[in-house]
Order: sequence, then structure tokens, then C-alpha cells
Amino acid sequence: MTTLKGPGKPKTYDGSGLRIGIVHARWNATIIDALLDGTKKALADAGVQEKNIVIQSVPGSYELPYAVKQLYSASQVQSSSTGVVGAAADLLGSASDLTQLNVSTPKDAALNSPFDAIIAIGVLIKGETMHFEYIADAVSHGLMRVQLEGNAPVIFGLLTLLDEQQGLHRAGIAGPEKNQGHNHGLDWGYAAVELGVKRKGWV
Ligand code: DLZ
Repeated sequence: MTTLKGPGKPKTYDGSGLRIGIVHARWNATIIDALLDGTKKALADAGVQEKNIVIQSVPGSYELPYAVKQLYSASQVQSSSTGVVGAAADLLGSASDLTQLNVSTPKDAALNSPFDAIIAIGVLIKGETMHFEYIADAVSHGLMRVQLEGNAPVIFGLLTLLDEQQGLHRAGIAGPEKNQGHNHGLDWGYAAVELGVKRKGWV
């Protein structure tokens, strides 16, 4: 049965030449972990090499736009000894992860970013105060701003939930009437590959 919701059956895009950044929040860890697994599964399915995936975490969703911007900032900084990857590592303090990336080809250098797409993952659950609304609004606008002002697509992996149950359902862990739900991380992984491939074509 076809469904109206969701991006539809993913087309096959070859992600074997892409470099993907993932930044995830650590709040609501059970749901985050499942979404991260789904994202990585889709990236692997599309051929993205593990060595070309960099994963960073931040405490909460509010920190996501800044962390994504830091990944972008790496493209503005040129380091003669280590190149953009080394610069990214300096900014993020994780040289061991980033120096594994294979980003030094002239074609990639012309694109002026160490990543072809960045996926931001967070899980916001509504509480009793207005905290949720402020964070959701700030993060949504922050990620869009970073994306439009930067030079690589940002995939919006922020779930804004009324309760934990909704998150379990959207992470494919549990749902009503034995329906396990659908892991939205899969959609984000495929979206990153599609946008990463198209970005190369658009430049
Ligand atoms: C403070 C807070 C609250 C109440 N709820 C969440 C949440 O549901 N999901 C999430 O990712 N982060 C939450 N945070 C933490 C904020 O995003 C942020 O990390 C802190 O306010 C510190 O800046």
C-alpha cells in the first residue's frame, strides 16, 4: 500500500564519493541512538564509506546550529599543513575523526567544504513550560540559516514531540497496536546522499 506521508521510495543515489557530517544531541538517548543507527544504515546502503562519515555530539538540541556552523567554518579556514580537514579538526577538537576523511581531490577542494551534507539530529520532548517552543523555534531557524549561509545542505533531523511515545514510534522502536513505526533516521540518511549528490551537480 502506498502512503501519502514521507518522501516516498528513495531513488538510488551513489554516495560512494560523499563526505557526510552528523551532529547529534544527547538528550533522550534511547531515541537518538535508534535514529543515529537508522541514519548510518541508510548512508551505508547508499554506498557512503564509513571513513567518510564524521559523527559529533553536543549536549542538547539547542547546540546543534552552532555545531553545524563549526563544521561549515572549517571550509573558510585554510591550513597550509593540514588543509580543510585539519582545520575542521582544529575547530572541533577531534583530529582523529576528521583526518580520516578523504577530501583532498581538486574537484572536492573546489567545492570548498569538507562535507557534502550535514545531518543534524535532535529529539525535543514537550514539557510543562515554554522551553520546548523556544528551543524548537531557535534550532529550526538556526539550522536553516546555517544551511542558506553555508555551502552544503543541512538535513533537518529534529523531532519535536509531544511525548516520548511519539519518539519511539518515529525511531522505529515501538508504537501503538504492535506497529513498530518508521525510523526517520533512514529518511535523513537518504536525503543527505541525494542532496550531497545534487549539490555536486549544482555547482
Ligand atoms: C533544557 C532542555 C530540555 C528541557 N529539553 C530538551 C530536550 O527535550 N531535548 C534536547 O535535545 N535538549 C533539551 N534541553 C537541553 C537544551 O537543548 C540545551 O542543551 C541546554 O539548554 C543548554 O544550552
